[in-house]
Amino acid sequence: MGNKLKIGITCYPSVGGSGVIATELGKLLAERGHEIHFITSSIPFRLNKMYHNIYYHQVEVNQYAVFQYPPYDIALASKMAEVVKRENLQILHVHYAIPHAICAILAKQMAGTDVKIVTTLHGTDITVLGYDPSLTDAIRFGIEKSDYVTAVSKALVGQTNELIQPQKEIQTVYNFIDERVYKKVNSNHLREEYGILPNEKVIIHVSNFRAVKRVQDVVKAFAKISKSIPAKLLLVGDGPEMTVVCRLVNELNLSNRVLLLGRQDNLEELYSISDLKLLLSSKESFGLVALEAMACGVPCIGTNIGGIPEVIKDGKNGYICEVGDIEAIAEKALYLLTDPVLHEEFSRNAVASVKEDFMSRNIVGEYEEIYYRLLPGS
Ligand code: GMT
Repeated sequence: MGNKLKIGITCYPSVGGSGVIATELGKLLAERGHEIHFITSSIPFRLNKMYHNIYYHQVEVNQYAVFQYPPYDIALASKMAEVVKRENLQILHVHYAIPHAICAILAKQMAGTDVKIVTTLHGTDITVLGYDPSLTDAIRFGIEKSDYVTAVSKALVGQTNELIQPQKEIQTVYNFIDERVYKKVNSNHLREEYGILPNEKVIIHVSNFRAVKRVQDVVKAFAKISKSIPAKLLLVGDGPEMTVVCRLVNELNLSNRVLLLGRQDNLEELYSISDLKLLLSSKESFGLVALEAMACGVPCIGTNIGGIPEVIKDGKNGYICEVGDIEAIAEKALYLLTDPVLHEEFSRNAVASVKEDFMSRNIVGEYEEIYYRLLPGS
């Protein structure tokens, strides 16, 4: 490959799939020798070790009495322009069209350099349109004025083209996981510590408990499953739906079988004691959490929406069911959990799928290729 590049990365650094991908990408690019500059409102949460070639530039948003709203977008654009100029950045890779692509376009004008803008769509921009169609033109502008645009699944490319109709080709670049972290580990001690009996199957759900994640469906499906086999449900994460989910757990008399673990790191340890993952969202452009589970050998049941069927292969490493079809979800779960040979096969296939289609080395290589294509001579 060519010369080492100077790359700026902007994302929402808080917990969430897009922040995870942007941070992991920065770390892996740094390991390949590139100089990475995170330009974000707080330090990315997965940036948990020192890298000599990763820099962090904090966007400070001041709240002046004269402004009704704090000017985050302008502050971000100014910081981007400052870093682009001072550090001679060649690439600004932003995650989300709004506001980050728009900020990058403004920053490029302010800096007066030919920094190339790469925008990755994660789906939330498109979802937002369901609430606020007045943003369509802004999203289209962000996409069209970027030098290169990627989306995390074919489904998201299709959805963006349909809803936004940009005059710009969007390339699918799948998400990835760090396979050094996400793999089966020995964490069997957790079973005993959580009070999971040797004959119990473990079902896991991980999300930010937003309404689109339909965590209540997870609980309802588990209620049916646990009527037929001994099982425990691990609910990992926290968010707006937590109160109603807790209420449902109590109403269904499941409190001794559902473990509410809240937000957790080191998820590979929880996946390694799990037999099945449920991802029953009504919107999901990719479903990074399914990929993380699969890498640890956990088959998944997901819903037939967005990018989920591109990650979970029906009848191979898991099952795909319609949103809200609790009956079918429970039936497929029982089918898989009561057939050890099939379960073992799905578990092997899950690990193999991750290696085939979502290896970090290949995906980071795809992003690198895009950067070099935009910078001929580098
Ligand atoms: O799903 C969320 O609530 C978080 C959201 C985000 O912007 O971080 O996740 C989106 O990006 C992830 C990484 O590409 C995808 O795995 C998720 O499927 C996607 N979420 C939605 O499309 C709802």
